[in-house]
Amino acid sequence: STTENAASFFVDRHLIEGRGEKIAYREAGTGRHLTFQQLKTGADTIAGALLRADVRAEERAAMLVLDTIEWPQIFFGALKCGVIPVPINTLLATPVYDAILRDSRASILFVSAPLYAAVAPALDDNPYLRQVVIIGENPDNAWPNYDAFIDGAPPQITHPASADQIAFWLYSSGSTGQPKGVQHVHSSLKATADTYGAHVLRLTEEDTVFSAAKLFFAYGLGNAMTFPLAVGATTVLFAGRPTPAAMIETLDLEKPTVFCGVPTLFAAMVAEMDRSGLPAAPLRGCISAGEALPKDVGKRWQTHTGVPILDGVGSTEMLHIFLSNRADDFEYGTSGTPVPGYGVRLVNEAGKEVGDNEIGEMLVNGASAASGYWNQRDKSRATFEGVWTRTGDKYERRADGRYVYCGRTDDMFKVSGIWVSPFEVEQALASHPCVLEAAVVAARDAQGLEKPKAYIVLEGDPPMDMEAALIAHVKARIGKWKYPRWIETVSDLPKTATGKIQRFKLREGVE
Ligand code: 3SK
Repeated sequence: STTENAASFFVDRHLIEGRGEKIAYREAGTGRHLTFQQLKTGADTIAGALLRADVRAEERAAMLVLDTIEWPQIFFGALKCGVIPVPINTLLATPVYDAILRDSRASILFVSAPLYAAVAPALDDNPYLRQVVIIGENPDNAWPNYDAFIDGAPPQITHPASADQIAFWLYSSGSTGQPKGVQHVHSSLKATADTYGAHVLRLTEEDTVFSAAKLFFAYGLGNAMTFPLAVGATTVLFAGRPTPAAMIETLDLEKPTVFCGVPTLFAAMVAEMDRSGLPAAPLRGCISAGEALPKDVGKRWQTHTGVPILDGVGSTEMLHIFLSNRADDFEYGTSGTPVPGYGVRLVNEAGKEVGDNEIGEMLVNGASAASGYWNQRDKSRATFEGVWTRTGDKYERRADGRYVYCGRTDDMFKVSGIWVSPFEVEQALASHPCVLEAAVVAARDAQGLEKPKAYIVLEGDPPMDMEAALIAHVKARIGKWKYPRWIETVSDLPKTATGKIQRFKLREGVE
């Protein structure tokens, strides 16, 4: 039925509930905004423009879009007509965009003008794309811009969709760096709003939400879209780089009541507040996810702002947070307890449940689980075991029921809340002419947060500015946040008899 199309609940419902004139989205710093009525009209128009452009239900619409008011209109416009929006990380590099566009077989790409140059080289040879729409100043007039694309399009009402119908995909990087399309159904969006949104975040219509984590990230998608839209709250969008100074300024000017960040940012904001003072924001709640929040960062933030940070754990596969601290029950250094609606098990390598104070891999069960990875049967089978989803995270449950993070079952780690595959960074380093081979592990910075550290074996004479050259090389190949923060030259790398790099030996050296 129409009502199971997520756009009915998150967009159309507000008019019936009399919220049409209220601001749904406000852009920080530009003065642009959308009322709930304008959000609906914009989404209806995008749906009409997609159909007019001959983009059909179940075809993919790639979105390389900054956090501006076009974002929710495109996302829900696609949902309304059954087209599958595929938001893409805006910090990636051309070869990864090429891989994602090919893997998803997107027939249309929406791209914000400032991101066009990074994706443009991947467009010419793409066999699937029929249309590109540029949001903002059109760099070379090769494609229509957003206004021309929607101009005169007949608005479409929301098409029927079933709860189990694939609604959208999100790309997650795998352990080899090969991106995986995580497929989510229409009902998953409401499932996260009914669980974490309702029981932990407890947003109301009076709240104004600001998420430093961008909308392309599952964490940002819930924070800045589904949770506020579920209750008719207002959301502040910020399209730029979330530097600590910019975030503090945005808190000061936009006065959100709820702020959503990641540990690296909270740590940098605390340091910035030490220097430049506090923002005047009426904050009542702050949340963190992406990687474990160091105790000290949480405590310092709370001393500065008077508001605790609720640390939680989620995944792209589960769409949002399933384990979290609560405003009335939190302990820094732990990930809290399962969010109502989610079940959690810790199992050993034989698949047997472990007891309290024992380490096991976390499996999670809940209504927002993805239905699988696009075209990756082995990986889908390895991750989605019936109702249980493997997380690859190792946890310990204490006797008081709180969960404590103990590392990964593989070599993956997160930087600023986004996955980094050591293998992928190693490949990027080794593609530089001065690197014979490379090994990458996670090392901790001064705040206790993980960042890539590289060990390289050189080939030939290195350039004078080798470190800067390697960093630029990695950024251009795989993504802006994945570059090694420390580079150590070694004569050889520890390896098994069959030639596999023993990263654990290098990790012993950094821990
Ligand atoms: O990394 C996390 O903790 C997370 C949280 C919410 C949604 C998605 C992710 C990956």
